[in-house]
Amino acid sequence: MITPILHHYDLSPFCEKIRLAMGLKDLDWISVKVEAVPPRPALDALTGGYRRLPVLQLGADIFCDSALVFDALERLKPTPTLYPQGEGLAKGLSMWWDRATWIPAIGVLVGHIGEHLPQAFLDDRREHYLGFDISKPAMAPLLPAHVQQMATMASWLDSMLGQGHDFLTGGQPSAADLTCHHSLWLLRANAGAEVIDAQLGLSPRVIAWMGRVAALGHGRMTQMTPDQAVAAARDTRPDPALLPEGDDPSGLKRGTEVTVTPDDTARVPVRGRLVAANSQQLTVSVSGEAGDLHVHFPRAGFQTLPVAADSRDAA
Ligand SMILES: N[C@@H](CCC(=O)N[C@@H](CS)C(=O)NCC(=O)O)C(=O)O
Repeated sequence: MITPILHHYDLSPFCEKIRLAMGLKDLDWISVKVEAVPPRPALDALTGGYRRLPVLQLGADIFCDSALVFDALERLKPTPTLYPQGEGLAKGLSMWWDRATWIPAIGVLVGHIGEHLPQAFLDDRREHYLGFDISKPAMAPLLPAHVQQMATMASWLDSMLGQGHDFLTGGQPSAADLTCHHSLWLLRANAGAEVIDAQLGLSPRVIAWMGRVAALGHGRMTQMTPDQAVAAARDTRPDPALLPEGDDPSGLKRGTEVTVTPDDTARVPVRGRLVAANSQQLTVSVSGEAGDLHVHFPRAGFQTLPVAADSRDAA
């Protein structure tokens, strides 16, 4: 089995869910630590410019977005599965949690440790994620609203756990557990578990579940530098067996020059030639310093447009 390479940084909740997936699947993996704020030239060479983390590398195949990284790990090592109740429930819950809790979690975090966060980090996240500088005094009245949102959504986790199982969707951990754990993990790790548990009113059931998810661990990792990861991609070729089967539901033809852009945050387009697509996954070819690569994206949460039709490109 090829050893997966994970590009990630410590503070990132989206990366933490993938580190936990390595633990759930008991995998050996290679860790490439990246800066929390760009520039990251080696990562850009691998992704064609997609800037968010996590990114998983299997040789010259690059998987963007934690949802697709889950799928790539599932294909690499099917058991234990990330989808014990099927993909729909785990993916739907994950997308809800990622999108609904991201801003309130950052809000609560900044309320606790904002003065310790570097200005470069706050400036970058204002521009690419939040649209406002959450550390500015003018935003202070919003902080209670962020606590309110997090508390509400955490109480829904309690309700799921109240069905009598150890995990959100049943007796086995799923991708949904690893995802819904992440914002609470971020807050508890940085502001202190007792402080966050009290502020958000986390129930004993949710706290015990957090412990069960954390106990999955992170698998076994060794380190590699970003430049070594680029060299590893250059030394090999993309694996055709990793391409999605079927057709693009919107009728995009293979060979079309397209842009692929996140529809929520950090909307930096990746430009490449469409190699394959179906309703779940899309692959573009990108060539450059790291050789000829296949860069893979999930369909949910990304917009793919022919270059000629992408008005952002012409602007
Ligand atoms: N939908 C994406 C979201 C990832 C995301 O927002 N990552 C952020 C925060 S952890 C990030 O990489 N920020 C760094 C950057 O944009 O440079 C996923 O699930 O992977």
